Amino acid sequence: MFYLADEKQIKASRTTDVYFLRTVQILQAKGINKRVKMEVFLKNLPDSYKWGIFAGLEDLLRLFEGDPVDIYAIPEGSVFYEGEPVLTIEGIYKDFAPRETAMLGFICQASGIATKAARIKKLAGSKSVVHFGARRMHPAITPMIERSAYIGGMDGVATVAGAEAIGKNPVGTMPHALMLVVGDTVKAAKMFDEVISEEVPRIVLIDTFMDEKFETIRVAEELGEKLSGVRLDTPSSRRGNFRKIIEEVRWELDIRGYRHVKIFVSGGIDEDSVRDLADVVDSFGVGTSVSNAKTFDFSADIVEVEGKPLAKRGKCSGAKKLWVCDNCGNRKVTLMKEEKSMCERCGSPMRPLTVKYMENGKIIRDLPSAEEIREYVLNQVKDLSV
Ligand code: PCP
Repeated sequence: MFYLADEKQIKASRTTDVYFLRTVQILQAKGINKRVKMEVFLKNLPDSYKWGIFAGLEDLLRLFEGDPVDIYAIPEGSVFYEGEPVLTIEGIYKDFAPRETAMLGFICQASGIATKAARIKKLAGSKSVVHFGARRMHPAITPMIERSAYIGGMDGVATVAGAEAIGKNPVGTMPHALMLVVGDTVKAAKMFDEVISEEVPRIVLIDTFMDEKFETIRVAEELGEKLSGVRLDTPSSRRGNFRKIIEEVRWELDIRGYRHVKIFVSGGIDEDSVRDLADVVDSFGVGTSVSNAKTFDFSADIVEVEGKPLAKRGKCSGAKKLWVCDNCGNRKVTLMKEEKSMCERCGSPMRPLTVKYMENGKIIRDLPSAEEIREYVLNQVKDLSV
């Protein structure tokens, strides 16, 4: 019905670039069954990013489930830097060649989104950030986008399917459509309060018809204690000085005793606006800047053929492993075969971040929940700068 590839078609390599299928055809015809190691790494992070968040590993592993391959990777949610190996696949090349397109697609987009989300969350600090970007992207990938946004550090997601993917409840306020169809902000707020379950916070959209300050006062006087927050999605043509509008709303709420009412802003929010407004708002709804985050151009290259180091020009040969020092934070790349490594900076034993995830098509590790990955991300990025 729609122009999309379903899970079966992806598993059957219908979304692969045809040159991989032709390569397999040639290797089969000529009886070439060479065992290779293929490595995934990112040469350049986008913009001025200094670090990235590796995401999409779970989907990637599901893609290879049942294939005669072994996979080594850094855990999903790991911080990585330019040039570090994040994943290695070992097997007979013709057995997994057609997987390359889909495999990269899973991690390139998810890592771009998770990294952007981590940057936004870092800039927001203790203020919450909710993902509103599903509407900008193809609906078939909503769960992937929202999971990536969440594991990168966002506090919540807005769609039902996205929330299901992370095992949480969806987060939402009110659309302008409700205000317009009801015809008045306060009337719509009252109807929301009457009809919608008590567990859902009453966050009222106050930019539809009139001035944000006066609409806020009207809504606060009507709902009182029950009002959790007001959302300002002020159109750009009316924004002028958005910070001043927010400060004014805060002031008017406070002097009337509505200090408990939170201020939620949305509409075109990106890193700069989060940086500028984090001290005057409580929550951000962030859409396009996260869901449309720059994709990462991970590449997959053969680095060993039949156990011998061999790689194309511009790429270092030999399968590699990434190590971290838990004592001083130092990082190092060695050949995969190294079993231990000492930190040159502080002398402590280093820990391999690269670990085996798949043996002959079977996932051999428990995969963490989205919540666990998010915690892992937040913990790693807390001392990093954006
Ligand atoms: C919000 C706002 C933004 C949407 C969400 C996503 O929509 O208008 O445009 O944010 P983004 O600008 O960061 O992509 P609502 O106000 O809920 O939408 P509507 O106007 O349809 O009610």
